[in-house]
Amino acid sequence: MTLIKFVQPATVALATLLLAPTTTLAAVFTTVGLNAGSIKPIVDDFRNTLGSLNPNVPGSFADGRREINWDGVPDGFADPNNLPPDFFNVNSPRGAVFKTPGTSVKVSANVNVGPIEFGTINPTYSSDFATFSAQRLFTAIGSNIVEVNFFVPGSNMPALVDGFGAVFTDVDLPDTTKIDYFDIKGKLLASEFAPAIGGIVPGVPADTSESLSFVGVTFNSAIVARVRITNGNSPLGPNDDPIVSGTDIVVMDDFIYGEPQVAAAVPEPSSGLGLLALGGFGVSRLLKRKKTF
Ligand SMILES: [Ca+2]
Ligand SMILES: [Ca+2]
Repeated sequence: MTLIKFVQPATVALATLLLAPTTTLAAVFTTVGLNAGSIKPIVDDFRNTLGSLNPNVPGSFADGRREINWDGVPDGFADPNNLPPDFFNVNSPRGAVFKTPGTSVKVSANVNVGPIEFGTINPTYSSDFATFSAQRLFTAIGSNIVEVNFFVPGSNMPALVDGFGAVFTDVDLPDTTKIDYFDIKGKLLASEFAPAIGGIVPGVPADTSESLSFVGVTFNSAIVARVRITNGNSPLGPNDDPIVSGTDIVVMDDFIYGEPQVAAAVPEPSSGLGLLALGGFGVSRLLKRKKTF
């Protein structure tokens, strides 16, 4: 096996990848930019690697991917209201159920409904965050951690995916915002940090609002039962202030993941929120493990 690193022109690549020795990780995709167009090429590369977009219907397709962009959530399930944690397995079957050690999960309000981009929680947030897909964003409330457990869409059968990625907005600090990937027994498969733009890219200040970051990992087979997403280093509430107080507030936009496939007769996944993970950091990086045949 040969490890090959692909770096976009005019970007900086800093990466560490810590993996279990037996992982079947195939590729890591990360990028960061100041607008949606700047990260879209890597996001699309990740999408294409997973396969075509499947419709939001129950059951599993043989291949392809699912996506959640939050934008079609009705106002009644958006800020200031909470999102039912199983909305994307029941109301719109996509096989994703959320869990947080906080109090709830929430999507942001649309224009003319309420302050956008979680301005209900702190009025400064509307100018801190940006969307990859307009208009809604996603966050946990009362915690900066949210888990995604996968199911055969529309059912309570645990499922496995062969990749998961998420878009984040306003990642200011490196080594903070990350995705941990677990198999159905709760074993950590991979841990990857979302790149920060501030203070790393030359000429970009350390506190740069409305940036967009992406991190996604693909595997050689459907082995991921759960991901744990850590957003910045604080629940929503305080001002985003990465320089003075070190508070980095981060929320999420699009989730992109492989088609959930039914898990074989194996034990239920553990909640595993106490597991800690290690990882690396990077800016605009595409790291691939070359396959040998
Ligand atoms: Ca969106
Ligand atoms: Ca931030």
